Amino acid sequence: MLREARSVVVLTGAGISSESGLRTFRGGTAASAQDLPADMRALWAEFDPQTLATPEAFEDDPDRVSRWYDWRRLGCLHAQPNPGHLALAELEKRMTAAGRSFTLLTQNVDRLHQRAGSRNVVELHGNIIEWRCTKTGRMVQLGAEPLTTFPTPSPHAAGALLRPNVVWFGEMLPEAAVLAASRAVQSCDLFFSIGTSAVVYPAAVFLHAARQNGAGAIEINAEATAASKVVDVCLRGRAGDMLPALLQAAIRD
Ligand code: BJW
Repeated sequence: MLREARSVVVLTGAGISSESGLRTFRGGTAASAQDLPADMRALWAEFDPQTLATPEAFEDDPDRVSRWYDWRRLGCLHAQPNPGHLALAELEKRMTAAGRSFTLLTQNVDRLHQRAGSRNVVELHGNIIEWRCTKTGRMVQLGAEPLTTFPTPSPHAAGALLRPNVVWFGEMLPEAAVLAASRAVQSCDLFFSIGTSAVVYPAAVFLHAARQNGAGAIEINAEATAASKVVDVCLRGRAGDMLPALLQAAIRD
Protein backbone atom coordinates (compact mmCIF):
# COMPACT_ATOMS: atom_id res chain seq x y z
CA MET A 1 0.00 0.00 0.00
CA LEU A 2 2.79 2.40 0.89
CA ARG A 3 4.72 1.72 -2.30
CA GLU A 4 1.68 2.58 -4.40
CA ALA A 5 0.43 5.58 -2.41
CA ARG A 6 0.60 9.00 -4.10
CA SER A 7 -0.46 10.98 -1.08
CA VAL A 8 0.12 9.86 2.50
CA VAL A 9 -1.23 11.37 5.72
CA VAL A 10 0.16 10.20 9.04
CA LEU A 11 -1.51 10.98 12.36
CA THR A 12 0.71 10.47 15.38
CA GLY A 13 0.03 10.42 19.10
CA ALA A 14 1.91 10.11 22.37
CA GLY A 15 2.83 6.45 21.74
CA ILE A 16 5.44 7.38 19.13
CA SER A 17 7.30 9.49 21.72
CA SER A 18 7.07 6.91 24.51
CA GLU A 19 10.28 5.30 23.21
CA SER A 20 11.94 8.70 23.71
CA GLY A 21 11.02 8.45 27.39
CA LEU A 22 7.92 10.68 27.31
CA ARG A 23 4.80 9.44 28.99
CA THR A 24 1.57 8.69 27.18
CA PHE A 25 -1.72 10.09 28.48
CA ARG A 26 -3.80 6.97 28.81
CA GLY A 27 -2.33 3.86 30.35
CA GLY A 28 1.34 2.89 30.61
CA THR A 29 3.92 4.33 32.97
CA ALA A 30 6.78 6.76 32.57
CA ALA A 31 9.81 5.15 31.01
CA SER A 32 11.80 6.42 33.97
CA ALA A 33 9.15 6.91 36.67
CA GLN A 34 11.68 6.31 39.40
CA ASP A 35 13.63 9.36 38.19
CA LEU A 36 10.73 11.75 38.68
CA PRO A 37 10.78 14.33 41.46
CA ALA A 38 8.31 13.25 44.16
CA ASP A 39 5.77 16.04 43.50
CA MET A 40 5.76 15.30 39.76
CA ARG A 41 5.48 11.56 40.39
CA ALA A 42 2.41 12.22 42.48
CA LEU A 43 0.93 14.39 39.72
CA TRP A 44 1.49 11.72 37.08
CA ALA A 45 -0.03 9.11 39.39
CA GLU A 46 -3.23 11.12 39.70
CA PHE A 47 -2.99 12.71 36.26
CA ASP A 48 -6.20 12.73 34.33
CA PRO A 49 -5.80 14.73 31.12
CA GLN A 50 -9.47 15.57 31.11
CA THR A 51 -9.17 17.41 34.44
CA LEU A 52 -5.60 18.75 34.42
CA ALA A 53 -5.25 19.68 30.73
CA THR A 54 -8.06 22.22 30.84
CA PRO A 55 -8.37 26.02 31.06
CA GLU A 56 -10.37 25.49 34.27
CA ALA A 57 -7.47 23.65 35.93
CA PHE A 58 -5.14 26.52 35.00
CA GLU A 59 -7.60 29.09 36.35
CA ASP A 60 -8.10 27.15 39.60
CA ASP A 61 -4.44 26.48 40.28
CA PRO A 62 -2.07 28.23 37.84
CA ASP A 63 0.90 27.53 40.11
CA ARG A 64 0.45 23.76 40.00
CA VAL A 65 -0.43 23.60 36.30
CA SER A 66 2.49 25.87 35.27
CA ARG A 67 4.96 23.84 37.33
CA TRP A 68 3.65 20.69 35.76
CA TYR A 69 3.95 22.02 32.21
CA ASP A 70 7.38 23.55 32.81
CA TRP A 71 8.61 20.24 34.13
CA ARG A 72 7.21 18.49 31.04
CA ARG A 73 8.64 21.20 28.75
CA LEU A 74 12.12 20.46 30.05
CA GLY A 75 11.50 16.73 29.62
CA CYS A 76 10.64 17.34 25.96
CA LEU A 77 13.74 19.48 25.44
CA HIS A 78 15.95 16.76 26.88
CA ALA A 79 14.26 13.88 25.02
CA GLN A 80 15.71 12.72 21.71
CA PRO A 81 13.84 11.64 18.57
CA ASN A 82 13.72 7.83 18.32
CA PRO A 83 13.85 5.49 15.29
CA GLY A 84 10.09 5.93 14.75
CA HIS A 85 10.40 9.72 14.39
CA LEU A 86 13.48 9.31 12.18
CA ALA A 87 11.81 6.78 9.88
CA LEU A 88 8.87 9.14 9.29
CA ALA A 89 11.26 11.98 8.44
CA GLU A 90 13.10 9.74 5.98
CA LEU A 91 9.85 8.54 4.45
CA GLU A 92 8.77 12.15 3.88
CA LYS A 93 12.11 12.94 2.27
CA ARG A 94 11.87 10.00 -0.11
CA MET A 95 8.23 10.52 -0.98
CA THR A 96 8.58 14.22 -1.71
CA ALA A 97 11.74 13.59 -3.76
CA ALA A 98 9.64 11.21 -5.84
CA GLY A 99 6.96 13.88 -6.34
CA ARG A 100 4.53 12.29 -3.91
CA SER A 101 2.77 14.04 -1.08
CA PHE A 102 3.38 13.47 2.64
CA THR A 103 1.69 15.25 5.53
CA LEU A 104 2.33 14.55 9.19
CA LEU A 105 -0.48 15.48 11.55
CA THR A 106 0.65 15.25 15.13
CA GLN A 107 -1.24 15.51 18.38
CA ASN A 108 2.09 15.65 20.17
CA VAL A 109 3.34 18.86 21.68
CA ASP A 110 6.97 17.75 22.09
CA ARG A 111 8.42 18.94 18.75
CA LEU A 112 10.31 15.64 18.31
CA HIS A 113 9.06 15.16 14.75
CA GLN A 114 10.56 18.49 13.68
CA ARG A 115 13.80 17.70 15.49
CA ALA A 116 13.93 14.36 13.63
CA GLY A 117 13.80 16.26 10.32
CA SER A 118 10.10 16.11 9.41
CA ARG A 119 9.11 19.21 7.42
CA ASN A 120 5.44 19.12 6.62
CA VAL A 121 4.19 18.84 10.19
CA VAL A 122 0.79 20.06 11.34
CA GLU A 123 0.63 20.54 15.11
CA LEU A 124 -2.97 19.90 16.02
CA HIS A 125 -2.56 20.48 19.77
CA GLY A 126 0.08 23.22 19.66
CA ASN A 127 3.41 22.74 21.37
CA ILE A 128 4.77 22.86 24.88
CA ILE A 129 8.07 24.53 23.97
CA GLU A 130 6.57 27.97 23.32
CA TRP A 131 4.44 29.72 25.92
CA ARG A 132 2.10 32.62 25.37
CA CYS A 133 0.65 35.57 27.21
CA THR A 134 -2.85 34.86 28.54
CA LYS A 135 -3.93 38.42 27.70
CA THR A 136 -2.27 39.32 24.38
CA GLY A 137 -1.58 35.86 22.99
CA ARG A 138 1.99 36.92 22.16
CA MET A 139 4.50 34.06 22.12
CA VAL A 140 7.44 33.92 24.47
CA GLN A 141 10.50 31.81 23.74
CA LEU A 142 11.73 30.18 26.93
CA GLY A 143 15.28 29.02 27.58
CA ALA A 144 16.53 25.57 28.49
CA GLU A 145 16.45 26.39 32.20
CA PRO A 146 13.45 25.78 34.45
CA LEU A 147 11.19 28.77 35.03
CA THR A 148 11.72 30.32 38.42
CA THR A 149 8.38 31.98 39.24
CA PHE A 150 5.06 30.13 39.33
CA PRO A 151 2.64 31.13 38.08
CA THR A 152 4.81 32.95 35.56
CA PRO A 153 4.04 36.63 34.92
CA SER A 154 3.79 37.62 31.28
CA PRO A 155 6.28 40.26 30.13
CA HIS A 156 3.64 41.55 27.69
CA ALA A 157 0.75 42.66 29.90
CA ALA A 158 0.45 43.67 33.53
CA GLY A 159 -1.39 41.06 35.58
CA ALA A 160 -1.28 38.47 32.78
CA LEU A 161 0.38 35.06 33.02
CA LEU A 162 2.31 32.81 30.69
CA ARG A 163 0.73 29.51 29.69
CA PRO A 164 1.98 26.73 27.42
CA ASN A 165 0.93 27.11 23.79
CA VAL A 166 -0.95 23.81 23.85
CA VAL A 167 -4.61 23.03 23.21
CA TRP A 168 -6.50 22.05 26.32
CA PHE A 169 -9.84 20.23 26.45
CA GLY A 170 -12.68 22.55 25.55
CA GLU A 171 -10.38 24.83 23.52
CA MET A 172 -10.51 25.12 19.75
CA LEU A 173 -7.66 23.70 17.72
CA PRO A 174 -5.66 26.29 15.71
CA GLU A 175 -7.76 27.11 12.65
CA ALA A 176 -4.82 26.92 10.24
CA ALA A 177 -3.90 23.46 11.53
CA VAL A 178 -7.43 22.12 11.11
CA LEU A 179 -7.61 23.58 7.61
CA ALA A 180 -4.24 22.12 6.56
CA ALA A 181 -5.16 18.74 8.04
CA SER A 182 -8.58 18.67 6.37
CA ARG A 183 -7.08 19.54 2.98
CA ALA A 184 -4.43 16.83 3.24
CA VAL A 185 -6.95 14.23 4.40
CA GLN A 186 -9.33 15.03 1.54
CA SER A 187 -6.73 14.19 -1.07
CA CYS A 188 -4.80 11.34 0.58
CA ASP A 189 -4.95 7.77 -0.62
CA LEU A 190 -3.25 6.24 2.43
CA PHE A 191 -3.71 7.17 6.10
CA PHE A 192 -1.61 6.00 9.04
CA SER A 193 -2.75 6.16 12.66
CA ILE A 194 0.35 5.74 14.81
CA GLY A 195 0.70 5.56 18.59
CA THR A 196 -2.62 7.17 19.35
CA SER A 197 -5.60 5.86 21.30
CA ALA A 198 -7.76 7.71 18.72
CA VAL A 199 -10.27 8.89 21.31
CA VAL A 200 -9.65 12.63 21.31
CA TYR A 201 -11.65 14.78 18.90
CA PRO A 202 -11.45 16.37 16.42
CA ALA A 203 -8.11 14.62 15.67
CA ALA A 204 -9.87 11.24 15.75
CA VAL A 205 -12.20 12.34 12.94
CA PHE A 206 -9.45 12.49 10.32
CA LEU A 207 -9.13 8.71 10.00
CA HIS A 208 -12.87 8.39 9.40
CA ALA A 209 -12.82 11.24 6.87
CA ALA A 210 -9.94 9.61 4.99
CA ARG A 211 -11.83 6.29 4.89
CA GLN A 212 -14.95 8.02 3.59
CA ASN A 213 -12.86 9.48 0.79
CA GLY A 214 -11.69 5.99 -0.13
CA ALA A 215 -8.18 6.05 1.38
CA GLY A 216 -6.54 2.89 2.67
CA ALA A 217 -5.64 2.94 6.36
CA ILE A 218 -2.99 1.35 8.54
CA GLU A 219 -2.65 1.46 12.30
CA ILE A 220 0.64 1.07 14.15
CA ASN A 221 0.07 0.65 17.87
CA ALA A 222 1.20 -1.47 20.77
CA GLU A 223 -2.44 -2.25 21.58
CA ALA A 224 -5.88 -2.35 19.97
CA THR A 225 -7.56 1.08 19.92
CA ALA A 226 -10.68 2.85 18.74
CA ALA A 227 -9.02 3.01 15.30
CA SER A 228 -8.31 -0.71 15.00
CA LYS A 229 -11.70 -1.67 13.57
CA VAL A 230 -11.66 1.17 11.07
CA VAL A 231 -8.33 0.42 9.36
CA ASP A 232 -7.34 -2.15 6.71
CA VAL A 233 -4.23 -3.31 8.52
CA CYS A 234 -3.17 -3.31 12.20
CA LEU A 235 0.57 -3.52 12.80
CA ARG A 236 0.75 -4.46 16.45
CA GLY A 237 4.01 -3.39 18.10
CA ARG A 238 6.25 -0.48 18.93
CA ALA A 239 6.40 2.37 16.44
CA GLY A 240 10.18 2.50 16.85
CA ASP A 241 10.42 -1.08 15.55
CA MET A 242 7.59 -1.04 13.02
CA LEU A 243 8.35 2.21 11.20
CA PRO A 244 11.99 1.53 10.29
CA ALA A 245 10.95 -1.95 9.09
CA LEU A 246 8.10 -0.50 7.07
CA LEU A 247 10.43 2.10 5.54
CA GLN A 248 12.91 -0.58 4.52
CA ALA A 249 10.15 -2.70 2.97
CA ALA A 250 8.67 0.28 1.12
CA ILE A 251 11.92 1.46 -0.45
CA ARG A 252 13.13 -1.99 -1.46
CA ASP A 253 13.48 -2.18 -5.24
C1 BJW B 1 2.45 2.89 21.39
C2 BJW B 1 3.69 2.82 21.96
C3 BJW B 1 4.73 2.54 21.10
C4 BJW B 1 2.38 3.31 23.54
N1 BJW B 1 4.49 2.36 19.80
N2 BJW B 1 2.22 2.70 20.11
C5 BJW B 1 -17.75 13.88 23.03
C6 BJW B 1 -17.61 13.46 21.73
C7 BJW B 1 -16.67 14.04 20.91
C8 BJW B 1 -15.85 15.06 21.36
C9 BJW B 1 -16.00 15.48 22.65
C10 BJW B 1 -16.93 14.91 23.47
N3 BJW B 1 -16.83 15.53 24.66
C11 BJW B 1 -15.86 16.46 24.61
C12 BJW B 1 -15.34 16.44 23.38
C13 BJW B 1 -14.26 17.26 22.86
C14 BJW B 1 -12.89 16.88 23.42
C15 BJW B 1 -12.66 15.37 23.34
O1 BJW B 1 -12.23 14.83 22.36
N4 BJW B 1 -12.93 14.65 24.40
C16 BJW B 1 -12.81 13.18 24.37
C17 BJW B 1 -11.86 12.72 25.45
C18 BJW B 1 -14.17 12.61 24.45
N5 BJW B 1 -11.95 17.56 22.56
C19 BJW B 1 -11.61 18.82 22.76
O2 BJW B 1 -12.01 19.47 23.71
C20 BJW B 1 -10.74 19.45 21.70
N6 BJW B 1 -11.29 20.68 21.29
C21 BJW B 1 -12.47 20.73 20.68
O3 BJW B 1 -13.12 19.74 20.41
O4 BJW B 1 -12.87 22.02 20.37
C22 BJW B 1 -14.23 22.19 19.98
C23 BJW B 1 -15.08 22.24 21.23
C24 BJW B 1 -14.89 23.29 22.09
C25 BJW B 1 -15.67 23.34 23.24
C26 BJW B 1 -16.58 22.33 23.53
C27 BJW B 1 -16.70 21.24 22.66
C28 BJW B 1 -15.94 21.21 21.50
C29 BJW B 1 -9.36 19.74 22.25
C30 BJW B 1 -8.62 18.50 22.55
C31 BJW B 1 -7.27 18.86 23.19
C32 BJW B 1 -6.51 17.65 23.67
N7 BJW B 1 -5.41 18.10 24.47
C33 BJW B 1 -4.47 17.12 25.02
C34 BJW B 1 -3.48 17.83 25.98
C35 BJW B 1 -2.45 18.65 25.21
C36 BJW B 1 -1.54 19.37 26.16
C37 BJW B 1 -0.67 18.45 26.97
O5 BJW B 1 0.23 17.80 26.41
O6 BJW B 1 -0.87 18.39 28.19
O7 BJW B 1 -3.78 16.49 23.93
S1 BJW B 1 -5.26 15.77 25.88
C38 BJW B 1 -4.13 14.55 25.32
O8 BJW B 1 -4.85 13.59 24.50
C39 BJW B 1 -3.14 15.27 24.39
C40 BJW B 1 -3.00 14.28 23.27
O9 BJW B 1 -2.54 14.93 22.10
C41 BJW B 1 -4.39 13.72 23.14
C42 BJW B 1 -4.44 12.40 22.45
O10 BJW B 1 -3.77 11.41 23.17
P1 BJW B 1 -2.89 10.33 22.36
O11 BJW B 1 -1.79 11.02 21.67
O12 BJW B 1 -3.78 9.48 21.55
O13 BJW B 1 -2.22 9.53 23.58
P2 BJW B 1 -2.82 8.32 24.45
O14 BJW B 1 -2.03 8.30 25.69
O15 BJW B 1 -4.29 8.41 24.58
O16 BJW B 1 -2.52 7.02 23.59
C43 BJW B 1 -1.21 6.54 23.39
C44 BJW B 1 -1.28 5.33 22.49
O17 BJW B 1 0.04 4.94 22.17
C45 BJW B 1 -1.96 4.11 23.14
O18 BJW B 1 -2.92 3.61 22.23
C46 BJW B 1 -0.81 3.09 23.32
O19 BJW B 1 -1.22 1.74 23.10
C47 BJW B 1 0.13 3.52 22.22
N8 BJW B 1 1.53 3.24 22.44
N9 BJW B 1 3.57 3.09 23.34
C48 BJW B 1 3.19 2.43 19.37
N10 BJW B 1 6.00 2.42 21.58
